[in-house]
Amino acid sequence: MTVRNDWTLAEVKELFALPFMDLLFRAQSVHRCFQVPNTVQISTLLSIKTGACPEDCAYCPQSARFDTGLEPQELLELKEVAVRARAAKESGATRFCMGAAYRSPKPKDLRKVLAMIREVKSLGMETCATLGMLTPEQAQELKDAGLDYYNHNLDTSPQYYKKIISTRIYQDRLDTLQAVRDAGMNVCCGGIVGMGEEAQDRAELLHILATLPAHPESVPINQLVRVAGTPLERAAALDPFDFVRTVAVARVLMPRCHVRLSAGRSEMSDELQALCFLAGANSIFYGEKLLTTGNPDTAHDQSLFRRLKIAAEPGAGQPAAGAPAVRAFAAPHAESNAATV
Ligand code: SAM
Ligand code: DTB
Ligand code: SF4
Repeated sequence: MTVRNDWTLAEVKELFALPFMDLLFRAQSVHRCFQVPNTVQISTLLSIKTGACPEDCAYCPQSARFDTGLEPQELLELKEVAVRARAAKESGATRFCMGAAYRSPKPKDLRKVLAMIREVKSLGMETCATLGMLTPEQAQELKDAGLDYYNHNLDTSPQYYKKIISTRIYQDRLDTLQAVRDAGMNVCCGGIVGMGEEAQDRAELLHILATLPAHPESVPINQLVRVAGTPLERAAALDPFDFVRTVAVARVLMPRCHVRLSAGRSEMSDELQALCFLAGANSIFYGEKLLTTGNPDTAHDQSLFRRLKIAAEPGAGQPAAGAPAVRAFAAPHAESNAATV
């Protein structure tokens, strides 16, 4: 098994067309060759600037164009971000992802975000940010401040993208991804399924990701959270097996990446999530909130991971010499919710 960047779209479609069990077997085989089985990378999200976004992404509760009842919030203070990051670390997260409802960051705001990144980094956590489009200079500033990952999703196929967002083009997204790469940061890039797209669109999205010169290190697969007031509020529910297939194909195409089971877990049964882990997902957003919408509570996630005997993966630079490579989730009667050694 090798890592390839020359997948053809026909090959990607063939993977999607495999019998479900064959696809899962293939994905789990790739997973065991390239990843540590039975472990999950834990990221916690914080919305550092909420709502009032000028963009018109049809799925997003934070666009100023849709009446979703969301209370906009200015950029948080550094102190508040530090408190939230410390709490995330204590509850077992190794990566802290800061999200802002920007089309692209303004210089004054970027300076404040750079300070947040330095602060989170000083806590010994991996840092991630998602702030919209970046210039190469902004990407370099973020890298210099200690940003490990930049999240910027392609969301769907180029064709379907035009039906979802009119305020920017696909190439804008690709340009930002290139700036992130050129600055030497890890790329976190994935998409959303369940927006009414065709199977062809999911295949095209994964094909584009898998034929980038270097695969993203992190690939979030989001299931659309249908938020009242957004144009996609009544999008038809996706067949859950098609969600699992998308995870599995991502795993086969990009063996070394972390595939993140991202938004939408609150609507998934434990059994469906277990199927996603079998299909090669090995990262989650952990904590009761995503950016503005709900996520499973941490006690439930800990219980799920204990039941599946899945352990938390250490962050970069961890564990210290002599410490175990993975951390089991706390026993039910442990005093805190923290993942324990
Ligand atoms: N404004 C920046 C941008 O769009 O790049 C960063 C924040 S934006 C909320 C980050 C990502 O969240 C989007 O690219 C999209 O993939 C995901 N997202 C937003 N709303 C979602 C929803 N309702 N369901 C699933 N994913 C969603
Ligand atoms: C990603 O792919 N999913 C996260 C994160 N990257 C920034 C965001 C999900 C947002 C879901 C809707 C909300 O909570 O506002
Ligand atoms: Fe704004 Fe990002 Fe939401 Fe689009 S996805 S409306 S850019 S916050």
